[in-house]
Amino acid sequence: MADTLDLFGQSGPEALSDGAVLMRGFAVSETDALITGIESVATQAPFRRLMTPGGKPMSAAMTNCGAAGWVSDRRGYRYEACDPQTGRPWPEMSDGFRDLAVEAARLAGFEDFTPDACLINLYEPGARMSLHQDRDETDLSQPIVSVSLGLEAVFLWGGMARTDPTQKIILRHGDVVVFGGASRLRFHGIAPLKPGRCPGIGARRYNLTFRRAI
Ligand code: MD3
Ligand code: FE
Repeated sequence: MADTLDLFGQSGPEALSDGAVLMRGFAVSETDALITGIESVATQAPFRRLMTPGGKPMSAAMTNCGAAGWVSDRRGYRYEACDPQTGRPWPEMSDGFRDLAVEAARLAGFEDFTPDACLINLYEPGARMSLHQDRDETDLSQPIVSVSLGLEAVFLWGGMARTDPTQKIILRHGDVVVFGGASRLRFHGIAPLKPGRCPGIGARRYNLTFRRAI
């Protein structure tokens, strides 16, 4: 049965809309490797709160791994090969990270996903992300793969216009969502994170988004 959860919270792919596929618990078995990998990235490229082009700090902290990393400052949003804070290239995207994202994309029907960027968002209770589109990538025919870890979040799933109604979808530890095709440019966001704590991870949520940036 497609909607049956097993003991580990895993279930088969579920279509959220045209081109958007939710895989509950898909990354749970990779938890330890993912957390270790995030900690390793953060030692080389620390989490920081980027400034919006309007000059306000974002509430989620961010870092990146891969050949390209997403940055925001007074000059706008873009991808950069080097971390502006350290001047060094972003840490490498490990094979384990890449393989997980490529396999999820393949199961969702995207055979040729070649991610070169992994943006890692860190939310503490109260942090949010307002409704936006992801359109800084060159090839919008490639999907974005999202991996959620730690505290659960209310994901706001909108339409093609900012003012379209939004649906609320809870994203839990280990959930993976592939956003491509007709869903690639839909508006989306994250409601303020509720307080709580997650065994082994603490009072935080990580979201990794794998992208073809350049
Ligand atoms: C739908 N991150 O980093 S993941 C982002 O949980 C971002 O941190 C949120 O939105 C987070 O840009 C949401 C779900 C997500 C990610 C990328 C998408 C949904 C998307 C790109 C296109 C359409
Ligand atoms: Fe986004």
